[in-house]
Amino acid sequence: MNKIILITGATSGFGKAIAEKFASEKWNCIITGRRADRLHEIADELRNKYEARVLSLVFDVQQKDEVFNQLTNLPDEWKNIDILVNNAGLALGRDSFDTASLQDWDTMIDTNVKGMYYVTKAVLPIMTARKQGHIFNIGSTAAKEVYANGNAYCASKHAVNALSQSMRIDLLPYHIKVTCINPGAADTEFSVVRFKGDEEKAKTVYSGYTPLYADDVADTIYYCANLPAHVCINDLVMTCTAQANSFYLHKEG
Ligand code: NDP
Ligand code: 8X3
Repeated sequence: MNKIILITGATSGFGKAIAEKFASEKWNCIITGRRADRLHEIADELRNKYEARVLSLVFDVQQKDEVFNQLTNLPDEWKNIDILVNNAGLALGRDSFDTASLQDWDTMIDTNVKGMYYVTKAVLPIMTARKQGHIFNIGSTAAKEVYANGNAYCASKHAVNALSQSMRIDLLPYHIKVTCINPGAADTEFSVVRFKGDEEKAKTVYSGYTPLYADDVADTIYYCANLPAHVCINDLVMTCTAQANSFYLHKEG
């Protein structure tokens, strides 16, 4: 029987690429996101292109009741989730601590932190009962260094890092692997969302160098997911070659 992966935030960027990678390798994919049309279109694409089995679930990870309602009532053939990828997330704004919007801060914390632990708590009973599973949490270089005007986004990703460590310790008796993937700048819809639809501003983030692409992250997760049962990559920072960390990014031209 094919294995099952659940990927949150699969309507674009990393999540979509991860779904495509695993579907192409014959995994059964549960994909989630808020934009229903996009999500269902992607599900159809994966079915047509790879003959993959795909279940698409529309919910907002910030809504605790929705998360639990959807994930604790999965059809029997979708219950035994082998891999959970906590990927849904966003940055909103790049403003100084004194002027940044409280609403943006709440949304980032509610999505990146609380959404992650709601989804994990909803899925975990399946993994602990089976004494197996692999949880991937998408952190960031912003989980490692705090940069100017990064405030709540950096805080949310530091929390992802801390919660990943906590999960790893507490879930040891259940043989559950926990891998925190921390990418640097990657060309997805991330910056368009961060700059609230300002495409020009978003484009400048990725100009003058070759950034990471979503497929790079998907391939890395696929690699980590296919190591022998006794091996776990706990924490992985990946950047494009032009970037050293949150502070050093070499641009040309
Ligand atoms: P995208 O904007 O392309 O994708 C974000 C995904 O998250 C979308 O599918 C979106 O779906 C989903 N999402 C956002 N908010 C919610 C919500 N409340 N409920 C459910 N789904 C939600 O960005 P990326 O692919 O780049 O980002 C994926 C993750 O990677 C994020 O956690 C981000 O912080 C992190 N990251 C990104 C980096 C980058 O430079 N791109 C680098 C390091 C980390 P929908 O809108 O349909 O709900
Ligand atoms: C996204 C990368 O540099 O905008 O997590 O924080 S960065």
